[in-house]
Amino acid sequence: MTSIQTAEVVVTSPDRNFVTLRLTTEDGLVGLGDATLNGRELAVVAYLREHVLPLLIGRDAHRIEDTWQFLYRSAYWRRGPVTMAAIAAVDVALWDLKAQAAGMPLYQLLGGASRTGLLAYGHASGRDLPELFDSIRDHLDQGYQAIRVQIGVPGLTAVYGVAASPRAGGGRYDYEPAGRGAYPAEEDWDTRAYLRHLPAVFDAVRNEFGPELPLLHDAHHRLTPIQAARLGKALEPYDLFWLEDATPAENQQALRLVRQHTTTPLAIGEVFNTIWDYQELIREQLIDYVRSAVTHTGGITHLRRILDFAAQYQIKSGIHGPTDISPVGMAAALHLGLAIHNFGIQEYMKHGTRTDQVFHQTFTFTDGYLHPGDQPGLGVTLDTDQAGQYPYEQAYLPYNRLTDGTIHDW
Ligand code: GCO
Ligand code: MG
Repeated sequence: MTSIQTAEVVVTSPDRNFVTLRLTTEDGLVGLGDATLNGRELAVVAYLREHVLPLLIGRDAHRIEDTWQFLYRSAYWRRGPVTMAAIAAVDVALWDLKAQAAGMPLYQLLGGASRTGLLAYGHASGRDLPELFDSIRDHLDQGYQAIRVQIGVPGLTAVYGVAASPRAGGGRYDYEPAGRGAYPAEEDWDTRAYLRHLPAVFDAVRNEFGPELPLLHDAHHRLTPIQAARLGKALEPYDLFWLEDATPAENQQALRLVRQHTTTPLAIGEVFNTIWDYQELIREQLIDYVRSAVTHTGGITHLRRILDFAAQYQIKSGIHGPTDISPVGMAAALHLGLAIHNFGIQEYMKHGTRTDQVFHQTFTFTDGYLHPGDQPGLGVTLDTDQAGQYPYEQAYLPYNRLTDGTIHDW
């Protein structure tokens, strides 16, 4: 038995807000877990501080499964992003500790490497085709070998996934949806305009960059089932790697209709939290990729369970990895992705330089492939002095209105 001696939550906002759980054991090891829930960060902080941390002190750090079941079942109120992000942080911190105690990188404890590196996709975007092409070239120059394509829609002022200006954020075309401030930004949406515009964009991208480059697209929950079916069908000639979140995720049945009409591969699940959200989707083979984050799905223990279930149906991983997943959450995704057999692709957006000063990482990105590195544990350390220099700043994700003013899914 190695007991947990201290448990604290560190909130820091270098380039954006991050919530990190930090556990120390009686033998002096430090384990980290990511608990960042974009736009609702402090709800998870309170859940951890008020209800979970007191239960961890004195517990055996090695009993990962037992701790997971204890936190999930003893709360009685199950599932949901706040609960599952809190449990995820504890789970990942315990895996980090166990792997450090074993003197091994975490992926070794998950069965060892199933591949030499993880194919990553980056986010290219532009308000129009010239900007988009420039952004794709920029990503190719950085080494990316798979690219998500998002573009502005004529007539709309702000569209999901498209950087507001070519120089916004830390680099060219960097897109960061959460805006610091006391009220969420409003964006506009017109589904008919989007559906008319997108196929021509993919046609132009294929003409410019050729047939081989894997291309992805995120519809961000905005379509009805029949609209999603139409889009999937219209994009078939452009051979997408996946079409993501075509419909709002709550209704698993919606994907059945989409599936009946298109062979474009479907990815879903970044807002899901448990295996129960995937039951019909996996069993009825309505999706091709599982998009959940380690951070929002109960950690490595639970996401692995979902991915093992998915593997029985040849469904692969596409673990969520935008900048609102901290370097700790990203490292956890990389160890899991390296170990599982049914790895598909890993989303990877680079964090800003301040974030890299707070979180010291050892994972690598070489020629489009990620690797978690071979340090014992997760391979990420938190510089608490640096973290302390960036206090929490209120920030919200945007929301959407249709042209007649109706609130729509963002
Ligand atoms: C993605 C996601 C993100 C989310 C963000 C919300 O595919 O990476 O859709 O861009 O919008 O994680 O917090
Ligand atoms: Mg997405």
